[in-house]
Amino acid sequence: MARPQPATMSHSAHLDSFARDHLPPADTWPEIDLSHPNYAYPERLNAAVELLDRWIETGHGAARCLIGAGATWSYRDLQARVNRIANVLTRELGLVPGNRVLLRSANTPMMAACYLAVLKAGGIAVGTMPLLRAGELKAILRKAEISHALCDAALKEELEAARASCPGLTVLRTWNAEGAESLDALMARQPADFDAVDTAAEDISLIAFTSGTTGEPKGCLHNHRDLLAICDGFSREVLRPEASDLFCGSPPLAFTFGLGGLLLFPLRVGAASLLLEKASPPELVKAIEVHKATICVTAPTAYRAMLAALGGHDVSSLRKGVSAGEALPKATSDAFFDATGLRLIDGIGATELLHIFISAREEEIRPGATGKVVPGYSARVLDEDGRPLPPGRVGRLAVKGPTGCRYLADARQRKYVRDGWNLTGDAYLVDEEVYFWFQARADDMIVSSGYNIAGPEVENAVLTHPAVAECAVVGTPDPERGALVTAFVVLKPEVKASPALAEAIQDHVKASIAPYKYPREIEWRDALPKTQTGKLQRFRLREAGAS
Ligand code: 3UK
Repeated sequence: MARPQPATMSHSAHLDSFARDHLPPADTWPEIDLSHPNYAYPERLNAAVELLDRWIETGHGAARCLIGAGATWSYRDLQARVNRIANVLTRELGLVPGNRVLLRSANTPMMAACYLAVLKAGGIAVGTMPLLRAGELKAILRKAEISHALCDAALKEELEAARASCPGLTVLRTWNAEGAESLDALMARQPADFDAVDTAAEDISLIAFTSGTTGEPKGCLHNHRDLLAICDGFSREVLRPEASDLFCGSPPLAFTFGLGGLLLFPLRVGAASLLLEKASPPELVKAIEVHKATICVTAPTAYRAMLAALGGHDVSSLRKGVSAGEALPKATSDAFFDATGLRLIDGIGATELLHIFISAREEEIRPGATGKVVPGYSARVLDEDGRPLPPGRVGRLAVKGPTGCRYLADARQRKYVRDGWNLTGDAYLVDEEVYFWFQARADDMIVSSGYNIAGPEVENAVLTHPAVAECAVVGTPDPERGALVTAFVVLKPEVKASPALAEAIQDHVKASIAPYKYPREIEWRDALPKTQTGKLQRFRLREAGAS
């Protein structure tokens, strides 16, 4: 199949060609497969027009769109904000199509409006997680050569500190701020209409930095078409939301899990989204009850914690829950089902592929499996030499489809993409019925006394013990076995740790999976280290276990 080439100068709307110039070499691209009818898009496409303006044109402008920060905006309200911001960017702040705009805020309607305004003005949005510090922001500012930044005033300090050594960032405006130069004041002086820049479908729309644990952050380039492809892939085919839905959840809009699940998916179907600045599991439970949210989007550990916070709260409005970021243990899926009657939709996504590419509709879910490929994607399990393995064998997951990995100027492109396939770094097996079963991150497989042990399988067994709230299983160095299967366990609040309990948990595991996999070491913890995207930081536990 021919690989589409990067948008050429002649049809790109970008006057600033930075993103195009820093796309990976064409021979290192993944194959982009648009053959499924859902992904037949025109050559010219501005995602903000399709997601927002379309609804006002078709008479849906008065419908509820975004709720958050004490306000409710209709589609028309959001469009007016987006247009004012786009006018500020292009008329007052000198934005040229193709310039990169850093966005920094908790999840709020204003953050969503800034994203869409950058897209509409032909800029490239670079969202940043609220918890990032100056050093991390500096790396992003430099790598993406960012010229403009829009920031919630509450979060400006770290950005200002980063800016001191990033002269390329010439324009920084804050909202929720006083003064004639605040974004609020600038918006008030601009009209509420704006003609969208006529971008090519393949013009870059955003750079998503991965939440990687080591090394320089990797910037994933995604175009306007990609933003729609995830809506017309996982969301339309698996999640199947309706205009009457109210989405809610925790992932930051700067994380593509949150951007898709809390902004793009609801807008694609004319639904509404509740954007919460604080979305801890108990806050999420309360928000679902108060706002009668119908779709929840969060990480598996958060669903488990929500169970503990359910007491007395009515979450019966919920009709769907999406779990991603890490494998959803069967134990958590079953416990959530028992408590709510909802079968959570697990799905594996990646920043490199923008969103979820393997998942299953509720009626097809096999708890414990991730699911089947999302229509339009293909996936296989490969051996060490890159040859496809038969069903039942554990190997490396390879995937391709309408979206794929294009790192911004990064030699690691050649590692993630081989022969047109994206290699996610996950160990998987596929069964006879073409369900994909997650085993571990390839570097999280534990090799103990010559056995390959997948930490998550042991975690799932530990999690079914009634005393356990959270658990992470890693291999810690051991002179005899190579690695020792070690479980870091957070107990439920009313339970006390004891050697007898450790032994009971070990026996419980031996009774539920092959005994050689049981955790020989159990360490009690009050909490487990997690990334801002809700992933367990197993490498930290390995380090802790090694010392
Ligand atoms: C792991 C999963 C098992 C897996 C993401 C949904 O997580 C997202 O993107 P990241 O770039 O990380 C990608 C890696 O995370 N993973 C994610 N989901 C699952 N492992 N089961 C799952 N359901 O190792 C993958 O390679 O942070 C998730 C949507 C958008 C995203 N960016």
